[in-house]
Amino acid sequence: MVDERQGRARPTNGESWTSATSGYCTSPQKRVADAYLHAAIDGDRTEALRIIRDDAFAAGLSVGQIYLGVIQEAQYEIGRLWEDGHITISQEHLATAISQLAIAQLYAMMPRGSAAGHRVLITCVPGETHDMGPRILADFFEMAGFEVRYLGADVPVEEIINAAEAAEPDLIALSATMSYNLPAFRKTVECLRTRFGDDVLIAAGGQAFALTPELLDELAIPVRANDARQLVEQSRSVLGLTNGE
Ligand code: B12
Repeated sequence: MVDERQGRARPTNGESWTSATSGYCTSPQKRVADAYLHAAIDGDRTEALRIIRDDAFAAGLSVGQIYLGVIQEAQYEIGRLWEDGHITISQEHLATAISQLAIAQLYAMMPRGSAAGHRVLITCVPGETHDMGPRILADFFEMAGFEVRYLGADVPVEEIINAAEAAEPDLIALSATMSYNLPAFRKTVECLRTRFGDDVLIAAGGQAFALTPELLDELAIPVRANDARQLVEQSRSVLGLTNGE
């Protein structure tokens, strides 16, 4: 059955999640995303990666569309299916591990823009273990020709400072998914400004801010975005990069 509010298929009356979603998707991107979601939750790595490597490109999808419209969408749906009790944590783990492989496969295939001569440091805030978001940011920046330093999950604030000292980035991107990691986000911003001055360029984002956007105003965070594509566009304009640079 299709749940009109969310525009998504939802299992009802003992229907399994697979039968509920099959046949629902319309656009080529949704058909690929649905097929990928099925294979990922079934734990079928070979099939899931074949869908990304073959079907997604055959459907005319760009690398950016595959990252956001297939893999990110699948991860969001996995969260909803887990939250609604339709899949187990082990199925979430199976699928997420496959999505990490799919991203690695896309990384090897992605186009790279001309060097923008700018460097970005990307990291999760301390305590944050959701790292697929910032990892996709890193790939989008590299596609746009930026030099990327990606630290990953749950990085202590001192190590974020050390990495920034070593890399001298033009932009530091901080990612938080869980609201209970927002105090660590605030501390990280304060420590970065104490060490590098108030004009250190900080970007912030992740699902934690969907619930608390006012924190970005309170801390006067200059660069914000909802996804990787928006962040690269924002960063380019804040860094004064024009098309072709
Ligand atoms: C995979 C996953 C996990 C994995 C993470 C593995 C990994 N290496 O990443 C594990 C198993 C570790 C995990 C643990 C938990 N999880 Co979890 N998880 C997920 C899941 C299913 C997918 C996450 C993902 O990959 N998303 C896809 C990425 C690409 O999207 P994204 O993070 O939003 O990133 C994009 C944007 O937000 C933005 N963005 C992100 N960072 C930044 C930074 C900047 C600067 C900018 C500009 C933009 C930006 O751009 C990104 C790319 O486009 C989500 C569901 C969901 N809705 O995301 C639940 C979810 C986030 N998890 C949830 C929960 C509750 C937990 C646990 C507390 C469960 C538990 N009881 O233990 C723990 C907490 C662990 C911790 N301390 O952090 C809930 C959070 C609900 C809430 N907000 O409170 C969710 C929403 C599931 C649900 N529907 O309930 N989880």
